[in-house]
Amino acid sequence: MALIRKGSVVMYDRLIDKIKEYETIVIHRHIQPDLDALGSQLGMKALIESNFSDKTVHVLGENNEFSWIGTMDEVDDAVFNDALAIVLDVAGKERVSDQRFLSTKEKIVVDHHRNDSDFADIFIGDPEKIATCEMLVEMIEKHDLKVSKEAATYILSGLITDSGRFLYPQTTAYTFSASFLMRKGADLQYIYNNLYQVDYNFQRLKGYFIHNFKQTPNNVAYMKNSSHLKDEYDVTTFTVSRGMVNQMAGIKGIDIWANFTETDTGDIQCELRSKSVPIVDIAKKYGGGGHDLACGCTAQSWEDVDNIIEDLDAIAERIKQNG
Ligand SMILES: [Mn+2]
Repeated sequence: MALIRKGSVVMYDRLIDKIKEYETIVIHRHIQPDLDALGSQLGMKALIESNFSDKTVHVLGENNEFSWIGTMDEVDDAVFNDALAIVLDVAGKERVSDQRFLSTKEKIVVDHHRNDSDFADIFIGDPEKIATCEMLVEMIEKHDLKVSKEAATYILSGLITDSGRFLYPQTTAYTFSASFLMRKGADLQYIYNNLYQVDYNFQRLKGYFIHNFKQTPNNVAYMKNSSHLKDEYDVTTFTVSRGMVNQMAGIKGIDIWANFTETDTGDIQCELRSKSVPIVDIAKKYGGGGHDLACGCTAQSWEDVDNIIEDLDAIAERIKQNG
């Protein structure tokens, strides 16, 4: 595997060369896509179509509640055999949506997570970027690529969401240098109009979380959700898990918060968050990973969950002692 890390001047050259080399390109991203996954995927497709002629480009994976940004293609298995796969916003094989990417000729990963890849032929990684879409911004700049109105909207949507609407501390001047996307016609109103619409059931579930979360002795906020909760509120496990974790964010005196959600198969999805002190080592200890301040893992039992909560509480205790 060729590993291309941040700082390399040729960072996106290999990717551009490979795009030129192939006629058919399939673009994948992680399961349960967020807007950075979808925005970078659809953005990459739009960029290839505007800048490289005669390419057939397909976007693959499941559609979900973010499909207002764009929908996926349906293709035959045969398409993959001679194709180049570009995999975005994910580096681990298991989490790639539509596993047919495995039968492509070559696989390139572009990802801003702090993970290694178990399948990439070329791995372009930059954990300092706030979003995979921000890596696309750099690629556009370095290679002076043409950007359509559509590409600009896709890429901006990923920047907005992975930065928490430009709220998270990893937001930099570079993040705002993507303002050129507005000059390219990015439809900011379309993005925000869709982002700020919530489902009735989502809002009700939010209320449930706000009223019912618990705290450890050192003020780690947490929720333990049985698999029935999603049925009660008629939402997905993902909504209960990832969608609700930040209902415990932004509360004075709570620096760490976590959301534990039982799935239909009985394992427990753990979403761990911290205001400023890294907690990713806890996620890793239990077989997971992610970002320093936003990470997760899958637990096999509620006893494991209690151990995770204890570990988080120990960190919270240290934060308190250090003032
Ligand atoms: Mn991302």
